[in-house]
Amino acid sequence: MSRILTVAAAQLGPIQKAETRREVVARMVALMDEAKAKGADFIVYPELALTTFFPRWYHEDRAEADAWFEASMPNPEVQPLFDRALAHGMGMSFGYAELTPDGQHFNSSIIVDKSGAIVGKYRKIHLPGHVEYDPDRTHQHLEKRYFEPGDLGFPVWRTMGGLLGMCICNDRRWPETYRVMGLQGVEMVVLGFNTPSVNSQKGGEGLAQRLFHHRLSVQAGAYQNSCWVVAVAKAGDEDGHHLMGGTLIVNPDGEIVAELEGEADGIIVVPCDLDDTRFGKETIFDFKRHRRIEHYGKITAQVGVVEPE
Ligand code: CDT
Repeated sequence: MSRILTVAAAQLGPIQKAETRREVVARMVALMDEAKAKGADFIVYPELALTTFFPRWYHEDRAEADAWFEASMPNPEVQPLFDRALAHGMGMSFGYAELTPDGQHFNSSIIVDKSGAIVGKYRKIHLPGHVEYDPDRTHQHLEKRYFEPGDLGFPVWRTMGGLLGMCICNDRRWPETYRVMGLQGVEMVVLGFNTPSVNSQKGGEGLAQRLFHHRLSVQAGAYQNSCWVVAVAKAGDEDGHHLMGGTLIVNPDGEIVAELEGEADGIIVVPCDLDDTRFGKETIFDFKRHRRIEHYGKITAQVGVVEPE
């Protein structure tokens, strides 16, 4: 048996502060055309794909940051992407800053199916960074200032012939993210990321170690839940701030099957057999037979560490 979903992981190179959404959407459409030519059914773009990674910029007045948010989806600036996806008969997923009608702010992503319908929405749960300007950091990471933690959990949707879920950037480092979706049978997790190539609080931690932690996290998540993981970067130098690449696709054995070189706009396309998830789900990670939830209570009963007496 095989159930192939041919996926394009579509990395975006840097987006400068001055770039418009229209310019970015034109780049995304070009990647979509390339993906279609290579046989993709489904294209995945990064976190906050429509703008620069604005949480690095401090606005004392938070309302000023609303310019980076989308008050509706789709909207006229993004419509060309939806139109092209429908014309190609392709599904897609991308991240954007969401401003809800009642004024809530989320770091969100969506899955759009081949008919152009938004079938899934996810709002980032693990928000990294800080609320106030921090003079001790080499750069700011103000996600906690501009976004609320997501309120939709980690859903999994039946779409495009499989069971698909989403998470966003920092979520990929947390085993709970994958396990909650794993418990819904997820076959493919798609995620976008904007990861600075240096640690703002640890000078010695550079690109190689950041890439190692990224691969370690997504490979573990894929293996331990026997699912595909598609992880897509926004990369390169945005107004003097460098984001790492590392766009890759991991199979349900936890192996990287494709990884994009470089930090520019580009794609990797992989035919992913969703039935490859079966073996792991029915053997070593058959949750129903092997999980011991009577010993996992602390995972939901407490947040921080409680050391023994
Ligand atoms: N966008 C995002 O979540 N980036 C974080 C950076 C962490 S450092 C504050 C990441 O986990 O890659």
